[in-house]
Amino acid sequence: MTRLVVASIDRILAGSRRYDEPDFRMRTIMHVDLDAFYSSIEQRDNPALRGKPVIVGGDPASRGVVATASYEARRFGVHSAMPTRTALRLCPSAVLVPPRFGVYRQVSEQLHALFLALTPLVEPIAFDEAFLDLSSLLSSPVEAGDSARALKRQIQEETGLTASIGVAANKLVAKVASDRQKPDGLTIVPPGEERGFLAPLPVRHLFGIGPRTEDRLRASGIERVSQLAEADPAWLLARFGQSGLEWQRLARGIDERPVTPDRELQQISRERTFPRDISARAELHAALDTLVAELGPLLRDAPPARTFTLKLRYADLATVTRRRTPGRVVTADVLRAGALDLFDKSWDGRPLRLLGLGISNFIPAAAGQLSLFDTDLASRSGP
Ligand code: TTP
Ligand code: MG
Repeated sequence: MTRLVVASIDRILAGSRRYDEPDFRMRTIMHVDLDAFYSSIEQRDNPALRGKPVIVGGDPASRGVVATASYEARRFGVHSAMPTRTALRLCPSAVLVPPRFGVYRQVSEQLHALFLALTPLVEPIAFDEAFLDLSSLLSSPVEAGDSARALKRQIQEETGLTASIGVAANKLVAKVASDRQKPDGLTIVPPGEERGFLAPLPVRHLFGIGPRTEDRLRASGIERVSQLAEADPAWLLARFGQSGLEWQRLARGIDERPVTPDRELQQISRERTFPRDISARAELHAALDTLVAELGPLLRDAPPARTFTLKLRYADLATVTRRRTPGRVVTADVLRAGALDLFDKSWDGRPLRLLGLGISNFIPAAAGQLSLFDTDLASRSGP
């Protein structure tokens, strides 16, 4: 008994964490992200495409955009959200393949099942991306090597695809780590090394720092995470308010956000910030379709939702949020049709910088009992 206690105190002292914090808990968070997801699936299913530049995206004639490109095509400068027309100009030898969302969704479900076999604490972020909280299985990220390699092997065997994995004591560092050695990478950041790991990165890698905040920080001479970490907190507070201090915590490698499995979510949403403002309706419809397709699998895992929300951000940063409660459960089909209709009624035609779509107002599992309660309460709460 005593030996165990001593061992765990040693472990705590060995890390650089503040073991006197009341909520101290060493976490082991894994971030999994498949490599060039859509185009890898296309190359898997059509051997003629292997080793070739492949672009998965919309038709250039109808202002389609690139969903993703194989690594062969990325070498030519092709990237997600670029107009397909531009992509084909950069890489004329590329094979353009229309997206097959149904197939991607199936693979996504296979991946999700593999994640859930490891832990119920899985937070899906996209078709090909999730956070897993392995804290109750592993006492430190440095012990995650075998699990991560086994998961990569299983993904390869079950889906024929490669994944990149990052493991760290929090979500921010795990996510950055999964990106560090793409493709087919595995990066483990030992506890205590978070701050140094993030230090050289541009500040936009931190959650909550978008292009606008990045510009504001740059105007104040802050470009790197290390500079944000070292800045005078009083100055940050005066200049950027409470957010400045939150960014600094992230910059110092501190991120306490929990991994939130679907069922506990209050709202599930996805959004895209476009690399350039978009004013073509067809392109915006295509972007909306991608968001619907990404929400689809999450929608099925989550409790039934009553409401969906559309978010539009214009080039001048004016943001409009429109909510609709269709009077029936928001299924993928309801969402697809409803989102397009709501978009057409809400958009004023000016260029958009961002498009977002979310579902909320979930019906709890015990809705039957709850509605009885509601009626009961209503009848008792008369004047
Ligand atoms: P990502 O994980 O961002 O990209 P990726 O898997 O293609 O490549 P990487 O190796 O860098 O992880 O997105 C996953 C899929 O989501 C991607 O294959 C296609 C789709 N997607 C879009 O449709 N539009 C977009 O703008 C982005 C970024 C992704
Ligand atoms: Mg990916």
